[in-house]
Amino acid sequence: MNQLFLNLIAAGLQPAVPPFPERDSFWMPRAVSTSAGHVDWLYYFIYWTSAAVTVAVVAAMVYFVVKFRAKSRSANEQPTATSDHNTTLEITWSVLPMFFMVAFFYFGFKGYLELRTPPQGAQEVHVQGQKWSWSFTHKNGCQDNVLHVPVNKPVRLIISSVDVLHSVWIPNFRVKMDAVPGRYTDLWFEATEPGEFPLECTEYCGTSHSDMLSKVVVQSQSEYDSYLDECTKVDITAEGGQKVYEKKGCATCHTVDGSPKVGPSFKGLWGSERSFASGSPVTADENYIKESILEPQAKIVTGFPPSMPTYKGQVSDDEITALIEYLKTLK
Ligand code: HEC
Ligand SMILES: [Cu+2]
Repeated sequence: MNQLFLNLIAAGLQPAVPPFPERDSFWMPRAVSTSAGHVDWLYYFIYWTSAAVTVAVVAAMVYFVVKFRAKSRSANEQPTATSDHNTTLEITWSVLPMFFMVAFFYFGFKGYLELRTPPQGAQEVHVQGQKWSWSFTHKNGCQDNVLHVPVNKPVRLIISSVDVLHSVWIPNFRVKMDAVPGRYTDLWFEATEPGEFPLECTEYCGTSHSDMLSKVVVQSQSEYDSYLDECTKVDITAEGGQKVYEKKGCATCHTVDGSPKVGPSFKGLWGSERSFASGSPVTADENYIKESILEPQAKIVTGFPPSMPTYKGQVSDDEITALIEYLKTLK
């Protein structure tokens, strides 16, 4: 028993055990961060302990049910037991589980501290949740709805929300943190291999919660650096506008193929006459589109809810001009 316990402690103290499942397992996707190994190890430790205890308890129960069943109704009504207390037994079943409880706490708390303590000098990225998309802002001002990070570097996400509770979850990294309106929260990870991994909202936040999907793109440092350079440039062309449309998450609520989603489709919008819940109709021109992006509540298109968030301070004038050029091409 003692030796087993010491082995468990030794295993827990090792730095980053080899990421546990190297492939997607029945329970969890492949582990791709430095702390994922510890999380999985603890998970399986608790899981197998619980499984063993369940089997033992059920087996004992079945055995006693059979062994001590009443032979007849009259026998059942005549209590025959003489013993009602067994000190050895009681101490055994209190002390033995205590070792396991202490181990759960020890490894759990150790893992918790590790997950809550970003290493010094971690690269910081701001994350903003908004119904129903994510936006990631890097040091140089680059803003995107997909998270790019360098491989083998600690990254700290500083998380906030514009509207309601959201939650950042990156299953492959085994990290998760709520995005709370009005305050900052954070989490950190260090990705161990390049690739693309899902990032999703895991706090129910309204109609399109399940569309609040993004991904983490883990790249080499040089690829990441050139991504940062590219990312801040905006071409004032239809192609540039299409990129803005994708990056700023407009596609969560709008389409370009004519089918309505949360908001109207952009197909055929340019130059058409728009009618509103109140006020007189206008033709969709540059000013109307700019106003729709910066002050979406000013005119509410007939048949749609007033649920578009403002993009004031989040899209630049160049980006709006590029978007307008893009909308012009969607006949
Ligand atoms: C959360 C969902 C949502 C997001 C995200 C969103 N919109 Fe909207 N948008 C709407 C809704 C709903 C309407 C219709 C109601 C209204 O007029 O405000 C609308 C209306 C518009 C209109 C007027 C459309 C028309 O048919 O007259 C424009 C232009 C527009 N959005 C542009 C954008 C752009 C550009 C983005 C990305 C930067 C964006 N929207 C992001 C929900 C959204
Ligand atoms: Cu959400």
